[in-house]
Amino acid sequence: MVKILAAEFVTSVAAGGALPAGTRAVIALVGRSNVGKSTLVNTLAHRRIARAGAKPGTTRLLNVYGLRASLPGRQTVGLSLVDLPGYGYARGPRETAQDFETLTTRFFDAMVDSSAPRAAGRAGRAWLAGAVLVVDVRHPGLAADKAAHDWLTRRDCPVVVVATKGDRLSRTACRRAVSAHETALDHPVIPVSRGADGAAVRPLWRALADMAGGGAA
Ligand SMILES: Nc1nc2c(ncn2[C@@H]2O[C@H](COP(=O)(O)OP(=O)(O)O)[C@@H](O)[C@H]2O)c(=O)[nH]1
Ligand SMILES: [Mg+2]
Repeated sequence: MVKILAAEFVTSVAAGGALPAGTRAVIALVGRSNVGKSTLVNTLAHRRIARAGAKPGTTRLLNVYGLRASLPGRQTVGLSLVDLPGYGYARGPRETAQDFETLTTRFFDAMVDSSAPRAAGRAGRAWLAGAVLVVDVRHPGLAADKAAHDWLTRRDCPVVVVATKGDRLSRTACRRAVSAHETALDHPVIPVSRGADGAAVRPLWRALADMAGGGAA
């Protein structure tokens, strides 16, 4: 079982702003507004630390969450999830791609410098471990999601793709939709729905631990 040792909202920062001291492995949460990013934070935390269902498109602040968990057969993993403003709220694909770029580029430019990220981590500074691209399982192949995936991949950012809202589909339809996403993005997709229990979030926690460097114990 995944055991959550600590889970808290840390702070909100502006897109180019400094992350709080003590931030180490950072994993960015990206995805369309309303796709379920805040909900996913709560599902991973096994409790409500993020405000879900907030009116989209009203804030340009990044919310930072700190989580520590113990996974079977691994060292304790500690990471910061940074919830980026969602892209693509009620607009066409061209604007959504641009939106994504301005908001996200500022964050990534502030995070990534020429030094090796892991060396930054060892020196006690924040480093970008990767990104979780959050997609709605019911909508495979959206141009905005594809653009976001391409953008992250082009920047050599390790990506985990998570499909939310599988509980809105039958089991079979969900499985089919997950493979449609995998085909569209040419990337594995982990389904995690709101309120998923310990066993259902374990694959995602493992993937996050791999990113953050929490290797075998
Ligand atoms: N049924 C269902 N609803 C979800 C799921 N994830 C998110 N939602 C709902 O979708 C809405 C937007 O979620 P939120 O986490 O605020 O999205 P965000 O804008 O990406 O942070 C809220 O009403 C959530 O309750 C899910 O897995 N299943
Ligand atoms: Mg949110």
